[in-house]
Amino acid sequence: MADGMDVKGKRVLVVGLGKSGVASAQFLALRGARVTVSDTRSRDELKSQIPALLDRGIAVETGGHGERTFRDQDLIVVSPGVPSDLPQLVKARAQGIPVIGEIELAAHFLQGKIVAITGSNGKTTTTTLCGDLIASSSQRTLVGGNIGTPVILLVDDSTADTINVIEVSSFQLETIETFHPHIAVVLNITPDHLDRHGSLEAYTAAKARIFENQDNADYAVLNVDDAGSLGLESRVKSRLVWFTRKQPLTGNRQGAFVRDGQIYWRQNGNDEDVMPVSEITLKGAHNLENVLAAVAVGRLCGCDAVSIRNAVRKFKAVEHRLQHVATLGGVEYYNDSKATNVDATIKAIESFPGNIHLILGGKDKDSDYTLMNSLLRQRVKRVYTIGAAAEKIRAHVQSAVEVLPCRTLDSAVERAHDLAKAGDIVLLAPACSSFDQFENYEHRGRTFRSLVERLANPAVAGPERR
Ligand code: UMA
Repeated sequence: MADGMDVKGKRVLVVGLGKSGVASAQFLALRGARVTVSDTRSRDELKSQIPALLDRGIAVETGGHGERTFRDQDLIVVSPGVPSDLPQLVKARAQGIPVIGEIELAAHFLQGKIVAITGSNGKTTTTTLCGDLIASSSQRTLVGGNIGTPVILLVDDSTADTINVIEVSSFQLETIETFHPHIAVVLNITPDHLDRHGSLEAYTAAKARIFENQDNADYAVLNVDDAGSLGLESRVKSRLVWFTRKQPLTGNRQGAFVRDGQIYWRQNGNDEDVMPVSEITLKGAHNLENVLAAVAVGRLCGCDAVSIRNAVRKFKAVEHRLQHVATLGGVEYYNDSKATNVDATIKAIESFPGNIHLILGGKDKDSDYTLMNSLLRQRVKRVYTIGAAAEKIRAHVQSAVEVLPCRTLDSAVERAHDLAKAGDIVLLAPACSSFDQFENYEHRGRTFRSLVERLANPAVAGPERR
């Protein structure tokens, strides 16, 4: 698998100068490639990244992607956020220039086995938990990918016995060729990123590419309880492994399931007791599914049930994923800034019985917010809208719930604080991406946290600004 693609002396263009682009450009330059990078942002916006690139002899194009820059290259490496139908890329492909993503580049160099985890929601929690439980059984593991550390940065630390746990997004899967996970997990598929993929079918097809290079020595882990994940069965060539919180697995089906409040691992017709569901500290049914997927990955990686149980018991919510921030005057504040699509927000709402003050909004992704209406009616006291999608959200949900337009997160937190009573929940689960008002979802989540901390102690400084 790690064939160590020879890039010495090759002309390589890296498109996009975010985390993936910077890491790929540096990696390629260190291996003797003649690297150019191109980004639509201005030189001024990229001023912190540029000096280190120039120092390595990397040519930098800013303020747009010049057509000539894409000509005469031996290889083009694209960042996940760059649409793969960018006209310059389409032309380059037509000229026979290979166009790959950062994950594919890394796959040529990464040592050890790959566990790849995708899905519309729960990827980061499951990836982190898998890394924890493999490490707790004393095996070498590295964690990266869409979770925030480009895979190319794992290469130097990887060894033949490393288990690389990689979160992969549909964007990243669009530009793979040889990426070959030994274990591939699809947690769920619900509408997301339709602005980029165009349709649910195209989005699903991108996700299904996770299985593309697997064979019958590998494993595909699917969710019985999710129609999108289950629907991929026919595309799998490797060995199927299942997880479900709703029904016991029977017969020769292998996988993780729940029976009478207890998690079991089923293999060769035997059910092995792993742990009680009550020991999981994470909230919500969706997190039980994430744990079941991690149990399956752990057992397939040879972790024993005791290490799995210990790792799961210790595991706390990952930052910005239904994370408890504070209790103020009996009101609980939760940060689920990573709920960047409608389905994630539905799962967040479902995690609480009711009395929710819900902050929604940001950059729309062609989403249908009416899908939340029955749940909003049952469990949400009021919706506070922010950002560019505010007006669309109001139009979609106002028949179900009272909507308070707030424009900014500052004002939404302030209004929710004024209106919430002891026993209520203030929940940031915006159902949108953050890029209209924040750098990313982490920035949005940190801002929420600082705003809540300021409510607790008005003397502390306000949140960071972009
Ligand atoms: N850019 C261009 N041309 C374009 C589009 C973008 O030059 O047409 C430039 C931008 O100006 C910017 C750079 O590309 O300078 C950004 O590249 P990027 O968006 O690929 O961002 P990275 O910093 O490389 O982060 C990416 C992932 N981002 C996206 O997929 C949007 C990160 O996932 C990931 O953590 C990181 O690689 C490491 O693998 C974030 C994400 O939002 C968390 N993912 C989506 C999600 O989870 O829903 C898929």
